[in-house]
Amino acid sequence: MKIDLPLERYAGNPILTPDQMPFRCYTVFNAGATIFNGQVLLLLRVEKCDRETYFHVATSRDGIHFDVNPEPIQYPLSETEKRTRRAHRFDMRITKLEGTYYVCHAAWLDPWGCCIGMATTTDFVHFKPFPHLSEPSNRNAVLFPEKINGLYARLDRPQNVPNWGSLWVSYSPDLEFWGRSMPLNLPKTAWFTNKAGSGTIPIKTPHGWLEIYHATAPTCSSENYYLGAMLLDLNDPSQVIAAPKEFILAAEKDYECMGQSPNVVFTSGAVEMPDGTLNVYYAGADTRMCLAQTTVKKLTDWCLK
Ligand code: BMA
Repeated sequence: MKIDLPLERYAGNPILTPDQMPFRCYTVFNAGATIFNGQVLLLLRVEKCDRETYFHVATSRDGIHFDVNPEPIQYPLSETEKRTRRAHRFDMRITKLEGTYYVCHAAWLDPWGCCIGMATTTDFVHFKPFPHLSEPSNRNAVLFPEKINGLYARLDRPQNVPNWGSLWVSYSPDLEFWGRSMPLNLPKTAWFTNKAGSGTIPIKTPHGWLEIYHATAPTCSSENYYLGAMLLDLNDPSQVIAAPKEFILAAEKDYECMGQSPNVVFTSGAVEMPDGTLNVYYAGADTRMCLAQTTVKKLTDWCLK
């Protein structure tokens, strides 16, 4: 039976694999995505064979076929990170806000745990860190693309709780001091029994902020990751307007089930193409980059139905 899906995998998946990189590595995954200079730009998380993480830019005119820069980005340590024995950054999300590109990412600080880091860039070569990270333990930060009621806003996932937490919204007058934090009233589903975290940068629609997020549930052999869609109130994004009980993507294909972390689909970015297609970039099994497609209208209707 042909079923109309809210999100369809690109038939040529995966779109970027470790063996296609212009260097030796064993994973390429969890890329942030944006439009830069008229092209789709991915900020790839690459783990090389020293098992350190590097970030490489990939660009594409059609959003499907990418050229990968062989040189990693230049991103000096923040003042907070200079105090750690080892800083491990991962999962960049890119927001264009008031004409500036911001990245938010997880930063694991030995021995304190995971914090949120932020930086700005104008060229996607040089990144300027904000001096201070968040305090631990938090990750999966996405910055909204505009202020809400005069304040900057972000979704994040404080994780110092059993099952590692769920989405919160916080506000800031200056992108440095964050507060007025509220958990989202995201209902539990059978595929969200452990943790949930933000994925894409929220997209403004007449019906609310459209957000694609991940949630997890254990099976007998792994913690499976799922992608879901939800709409958040435009003025108070802690209010979930609609969050369907069905996921929009689960790990089913070999490229989602086999790899560094089996049975994981994870998104950190989506881009609306000139023809209206919403390209959702996601990683399969923490190992390779994949593409799934929909439109903002289709996904919004799916949430509201
Ligand atoms: C999360 C993050 C992601 C990763 C995911 C699945 O906690 O660490 O970077 O993709 O787990 O392993």
